Amino acid sequence: MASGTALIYDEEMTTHKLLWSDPICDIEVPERLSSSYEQLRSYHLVERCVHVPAREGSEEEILLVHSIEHLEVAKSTQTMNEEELKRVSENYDAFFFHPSTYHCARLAVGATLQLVDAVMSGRVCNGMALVRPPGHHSQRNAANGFCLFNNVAIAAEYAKLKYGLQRILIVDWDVHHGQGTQYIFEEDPSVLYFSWHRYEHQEFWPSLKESDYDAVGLGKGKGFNINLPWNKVGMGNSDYLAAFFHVLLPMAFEFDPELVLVSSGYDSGIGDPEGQMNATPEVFAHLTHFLMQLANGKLCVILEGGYHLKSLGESVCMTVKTLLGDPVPQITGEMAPCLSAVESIQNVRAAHKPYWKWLAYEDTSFLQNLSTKSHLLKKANSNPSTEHESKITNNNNTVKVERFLELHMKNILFPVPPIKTATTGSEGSEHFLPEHVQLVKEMDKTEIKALVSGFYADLVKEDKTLLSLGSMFVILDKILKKEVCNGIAASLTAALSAAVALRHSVRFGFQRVLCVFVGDMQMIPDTEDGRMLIINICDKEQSGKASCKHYISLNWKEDAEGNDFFSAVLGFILPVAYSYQPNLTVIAVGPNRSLGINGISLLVALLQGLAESRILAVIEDTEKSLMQSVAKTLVRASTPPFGIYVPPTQEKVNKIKALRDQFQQEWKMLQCSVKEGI
Ligand code: X5A
Ligand code: ZN
Repeated sequence: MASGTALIYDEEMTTHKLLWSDPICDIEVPERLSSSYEQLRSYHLVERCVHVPAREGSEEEILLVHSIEHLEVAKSTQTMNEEELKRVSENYDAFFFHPSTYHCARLAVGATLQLVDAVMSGRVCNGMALVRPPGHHSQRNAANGFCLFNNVAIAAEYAKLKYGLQRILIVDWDVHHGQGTQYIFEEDPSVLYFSWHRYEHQEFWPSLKESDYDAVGLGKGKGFNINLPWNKVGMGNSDYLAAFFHVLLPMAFEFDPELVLVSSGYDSGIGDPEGQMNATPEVFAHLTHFLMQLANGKLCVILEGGYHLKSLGESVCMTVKTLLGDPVPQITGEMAPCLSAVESIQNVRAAHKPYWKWLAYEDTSFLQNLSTKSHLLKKANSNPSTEHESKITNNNNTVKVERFLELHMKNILFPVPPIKTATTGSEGSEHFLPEHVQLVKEMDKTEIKALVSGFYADLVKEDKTLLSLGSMFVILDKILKKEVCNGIAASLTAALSAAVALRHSVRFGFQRVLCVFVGDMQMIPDTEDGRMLIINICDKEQSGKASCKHYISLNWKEDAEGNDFFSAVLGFILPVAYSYQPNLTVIAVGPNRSLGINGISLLVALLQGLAESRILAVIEDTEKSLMQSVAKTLVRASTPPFGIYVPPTQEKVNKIKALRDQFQQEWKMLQCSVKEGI
């Protein structure tokens, strides 16, 4: 399993610049590259990456996507004077040539291909290329929207050809629609293209009909083009996360790519003059973390747009930090997608229903008249708490954004230590646990007794169960003191250990602790004060306790053929967990578990996006392969085996839907359809 993160940056690419006045193009400045790199340097991220040199892409490589005519025009601009350059530039929508543009564009292509080679050869696990000019608007025969050659599209063709790949996912989180990329792969089922973009009912550039949600691909490529148009500005963290939970990730897991390429524009981040969106830099850490779970971690991030230098730099840092495996920063603020976002999500899900198995049983019959209703929704703005207040336009707000970024980043980037994982060394575990797992000594009986007799006496009634708490206590203690980020404790009594762990961390001062319990939970702590949220995944309904806001029982028995738990994790567990925003996650595996190693690994991997990646795993079944898999996932040594994707049965889809209906008022990230009557 490859490790390490590549970083590609070449100062040469700052020589491409606008020579005349043009109010449309003047935001695409060389400093976008140099200041992002400076920012990476200042957070000491550069030295943690593997430096990979850029190279010029060859003509042959460019011709994988572009016409010979386009290549020749570009080549001919190298020797032109300013007047001639201006004239050629005017042939395109929003593009400028400089004498060095052709050279830079070839470097941008080559840098992208170098990244693909570094990842595909196993020299690194993932990486980022900082390139200019960007690529995703560029088409077979035309420059467009600051883009000359389509770096990411060329990379996809190159990877298919050189490495024989059959499934590549392109995630385009730039705020503009990568129409160039869409055109190139429209009929190609081997490339799944996802783009969200500012659309405003076709009013925003490039104002194309084919950027809407109903452009699903053509011919054999039907179903492999996913457009999620944002019809309002001001979309934020919750809207982006909802898009990942309810649209991109289920499709991506079902598609099962061999390589993931990101058209990584940060003009979808807060403060950007083009996007006018509100998503904060750390959301990009989450998006990156999710994508790292695909394709065995093979992830190439390639810069596209991003025009607010500070916001751009911080977001680039968040991305690289996450690629390096650092803890994922917590997202702050209320977690609820806005009505307009939910409407878009619902529309794209409906449009793709014929092509994806996981959507097969979704009830979308009520959607027919949605497009006619959408103008109502556009004006409705009925619920001020779920709808964005206003655009960031005036200067006052610009100052706010600057200040926000400054304060915010100080908090986010500095105090978080790199991931450290602890476990107690019982039962010869050092022989099968991965490297970097820190072995700690269990607490002894007197220490535990002292702790338990005061505050947990009501929970721990039998003396003989005391000892089984030793492992849990010492690891929880290290997590609470921030000595380690996460850890695994073997316990003979998972339910008791979890109950004590929950109460102990609340007593320590945590406001919200999430507990995902797999198996029969023999004791259920009192969750009334909201400081704990328990999700119990079990075979049958547990007697004695009905589901409520802070105790949710999810009956699920993993399919024997493969993993059908994806749909429950993405469609229910993660949205609830992100709505809750825990400070600590406890994942406990008790007796009679209804999930296999695959399902549990999936849970552990994805729950690491929460609580600054603080996770305590308590495992009753000390089956080696389970312990090993959880440990590997916690140290991020490898992407765990999630097993083969199996779509959920009708019955299971109904179960998730029922739970969603039951809880979406309380846990708003569950919302993915606009209910009748709004
Ligand atoms: C790469 C990128 C934006 C072009 C905007 C033209 N291009 N109005 O973000
Ligand atoms: Zn853009």
